[in-house]
Amino acid sequence: MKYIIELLLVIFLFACDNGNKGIKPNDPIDVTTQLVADVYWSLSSTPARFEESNLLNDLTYGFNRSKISFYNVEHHVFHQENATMPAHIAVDEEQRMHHLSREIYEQELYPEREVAYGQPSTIACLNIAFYPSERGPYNYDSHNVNFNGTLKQPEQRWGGMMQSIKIKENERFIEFWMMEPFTSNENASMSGKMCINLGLVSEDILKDNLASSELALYVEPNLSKVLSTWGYIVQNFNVSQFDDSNKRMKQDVGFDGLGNAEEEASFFSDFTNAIENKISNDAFDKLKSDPSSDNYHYFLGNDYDQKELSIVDRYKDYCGPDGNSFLYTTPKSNFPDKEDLNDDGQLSTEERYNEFEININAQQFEIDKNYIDDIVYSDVDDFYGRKVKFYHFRIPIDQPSSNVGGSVSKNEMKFIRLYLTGFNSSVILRLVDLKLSE
Ligand SMILES: [Ca+2]
Ligand SMILES: [Ca+2]
Ligand SMILES: [Ca+2]
Ligand SMILES: [Ca+2]
Repeated sequence: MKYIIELLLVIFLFACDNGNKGIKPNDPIDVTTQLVADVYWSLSSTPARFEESNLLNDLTYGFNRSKISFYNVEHHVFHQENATMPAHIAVDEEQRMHHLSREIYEQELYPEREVAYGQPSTIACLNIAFYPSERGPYNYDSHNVNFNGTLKQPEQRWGGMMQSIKIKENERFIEFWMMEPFTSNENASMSGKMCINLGLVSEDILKDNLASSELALYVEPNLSKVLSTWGYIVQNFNVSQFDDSNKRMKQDVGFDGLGNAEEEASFFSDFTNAIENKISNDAFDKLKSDPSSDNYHYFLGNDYDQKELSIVDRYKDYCGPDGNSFLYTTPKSNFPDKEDLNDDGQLSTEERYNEFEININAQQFEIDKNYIDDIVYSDVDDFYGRKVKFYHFRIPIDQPSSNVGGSVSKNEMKFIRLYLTGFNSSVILRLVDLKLSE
């Protein structure tokens, strides 16, 4: 029976991993699925570790945001023969076999499991790519920038994601496998942290005590737009789905309530003026076309083909909330972005949670350190015959490395936030079988 349930789950995860983005983010699906599927995660609020998290109605609140992307690789497109596979990837075996974007097989992690129907089954993987030197969404820092437009002091920056969860009474651990992130020479000395927050986490992604909702924009003309530090907001929790396609074009603009033209022309002109003479023309042109740095790009596109972008790089702008539901392009999701992750009609702003800190450096990746309790050696080669290890993490939810705001009961564990910080170069983490467990 257990095997059948697992098999069904694998089939479901496989569907999730391959383009079924029509699931409503609050359907009562087992949380095991939710934690692995990219559509359930949202850009996060600023964690308490960063001083600016206390600032209300202040753009400084976002000054340390770097670019982060969380995604399931669409293996139907990149790893199976099909018409949509970009031509340069079809002829690039090295790229298709790359550990950072290849398929992961169940037997790599669970060798004791039988291969069903003679076909090795793949297992869904949540990939988290963090680029600490690149400006993240809603970061209007015009001071600490390099001439090429990148951010100074990358190790002080952060990137985060969050979602609402429903923890069960008998669940006591967060568990997952992580592919070793130290595979190439250039990142052998990598160091940084991945932190998990479990408890009450603020839904106020752009902190102003107002709930931004893409849907509320332009739905009811009688509701007036509120001007916030961050853009425009129409507070109305009663609308749930995009309807009219013409309205959608104006609604699907991100948490700032502003399309690119408004971001540039009026709202953030102080920011663009302040930064214009500090960065190169190329960097400025790019920033001016999207001052909030919140634009979405699907993982396919002629522009990406021309640049022959790697699979990983094709997901770089996949988590931008501005334009991720357009009808006339290829959307990530049909569901609007809003600062109400659990759909309870309230903006939760309390920050009270357990924090679990994992050190991402080679010296700390050993059994009995860092919540690691198992290591497996995979047989799967990349193009050069190199193999990788997978580390199993088992984190007791009542044994945090630190606590913020006071103790949290299990029924207050309504949100999970995951963020990366302390890195001076980019990192890609591959998490498999991420779940809450007994
Ligand atoms: Ca807000
Ligand atoms: Ca926007
Ligand atoms: Ca934008
Ligand atoms: Ca959107």
